Amino acid sequence: MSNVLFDPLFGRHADSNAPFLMPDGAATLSYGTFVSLSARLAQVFAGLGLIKGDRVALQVAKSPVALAVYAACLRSGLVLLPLNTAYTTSELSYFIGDADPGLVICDERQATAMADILNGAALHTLNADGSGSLTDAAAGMQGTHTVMDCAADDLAAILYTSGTTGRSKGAMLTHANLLSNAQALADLWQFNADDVLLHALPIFHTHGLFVAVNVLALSGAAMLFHTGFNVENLLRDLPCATVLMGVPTFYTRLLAKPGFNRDATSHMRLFVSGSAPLLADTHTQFEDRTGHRILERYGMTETNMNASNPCDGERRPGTVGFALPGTELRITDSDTGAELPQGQTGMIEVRGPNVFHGYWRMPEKTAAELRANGFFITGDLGQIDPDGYLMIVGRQKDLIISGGYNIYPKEIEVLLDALPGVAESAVFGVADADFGEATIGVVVPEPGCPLDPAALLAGITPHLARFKHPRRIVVVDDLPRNAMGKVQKNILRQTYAAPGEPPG
Ligand code: MLC
Ligand code: AMP
Repeated sequence: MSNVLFDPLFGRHADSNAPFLMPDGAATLSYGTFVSLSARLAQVFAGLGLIKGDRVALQVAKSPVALAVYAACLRSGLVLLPLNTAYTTSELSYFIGDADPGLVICDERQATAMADILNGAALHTLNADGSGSLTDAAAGMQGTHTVMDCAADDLAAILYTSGTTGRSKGAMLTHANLLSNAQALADLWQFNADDVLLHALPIFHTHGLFVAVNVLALSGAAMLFHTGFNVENLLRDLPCATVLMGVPTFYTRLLAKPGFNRDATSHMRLFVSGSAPLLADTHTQFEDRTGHRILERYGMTETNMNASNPCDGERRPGTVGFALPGTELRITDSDTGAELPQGQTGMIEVRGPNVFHGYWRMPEKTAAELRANGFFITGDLGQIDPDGYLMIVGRQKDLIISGGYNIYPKEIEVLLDALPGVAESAVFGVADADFGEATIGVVVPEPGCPLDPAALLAGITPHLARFKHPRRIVVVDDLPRNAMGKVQKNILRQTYAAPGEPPG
């Protein structure tokens, strides 16, 4: 009897008094307390009739109980579907309809709206302070919960990543995908039980949930668990931490604080950055200010982490380091799929135990991106330097990454195009000092239809999470196109690069 992921992450700590979660302003939870909470939640799930393979959708604020829902799903063989708290009802309606969960867990304030889109699922509430019907039900549970047998290929989670052609795709991640990646990272980044991770990322994405939590739990280490990123709180707690994991925005915001210096970071062992490109300039400034070289790594929802700069050895700015042990990287010609000689720029492809098992109920999309030989076509363009360091030089997929969140232009263009008087639109990202990229939309009116940017924005925002809202909409006469008629977003990015100066 064994459970591939739960046992090494949490099960083996069931009787441990060692600290696991140190929430901001609340009591510390030991590993043992956390595991026992997960058992009571698992009993609630079993009482609802949920069986192995059923999905549990979770759209709640970050809290210890929310994290325990993840552990409860693992021990029950249930599949967690974590959802960004910023999603609107119309976005949620798609995810719930597609993933077909047996249970949806949301904040009490969302319960009425959620009730309309449940698609037959049961509903429990869980609020930011840990209260709610789920906690009440778990408190009433007695006795023990037997951990479900789960094999390597059993699903642990489905994470939605938006599609470049419209519909979001649910990436199916197995127990072995997550365990192999956590093992590789814990080893490479030299985690041990004395580490304390300052956790300020959301727990509905790969970075904050799998990279941070799985690596920590596997190492038996502790987390200072912040409900979100707040630079003052981060600076306050940094002296108690040894490791920070963040998106580049964390590091640029820290550098904007004069008090962030060698003294404030002298005890730190490691700063990790990922989810978006870290500018070489940020890396250098960080080293000048603190003496630490940020360790940049590269990953994706579909693959977990693929490459990392070394812990020992040169961390090279502007690169994401080497393939993780057990993972293969290759660069191919994006038209023919042929492998390119070392040094040439092309599509980054990844193969290894970290690579997902396909998109939920989308065999055609899976076949289009996952080759029969196991290589996953990332959509990122890269080049491997003579010393073996991978550089990400661009993206073939039409994607904006803002503060580490992915925004798919197509999703916004479809909404803009559907508005009255709009002939066509193009959405793209321009450089932004805080978020890395900011979203801009340009819209062409139908003949004789004057358009008001504010009204256009008001027409689309109810359907989109706040982080996806274009920061500017500009009405133009036409879109730049190449000889094939394709919209040239590179030209639009150049034209609108300067903030606050809308041509057109
Ligand atoms: C918040 N806002 C954003 C935004 N985050 N807008 C665009 N992009 C974002 N990332 C909005 C807010 O709703 C707010 O709207 C306004 O911008 C200013 O908010 P803020 O208070 O400055 O933002 P904050 O809450 O501090 O959040 C910024 C952040 C957060 C960077 C801390 O976005 C974040 O935690 N990002 C991490 C995302 C992440 O975990 N990615 C990993 C994906 S996994 P208003 O209404 O006030 O104007 C992956 C694989 C891998 O990519 O390799 O890891
Ligand atoms: P997601 O779909 O949210 O998992 O985002 C994955 C994408 O984030 C990758 O395909 C890359 O484009 C990008 N990404 C992740 N880490 C890095 C990094 N260190 N540098 C550049 N891009 C990155």
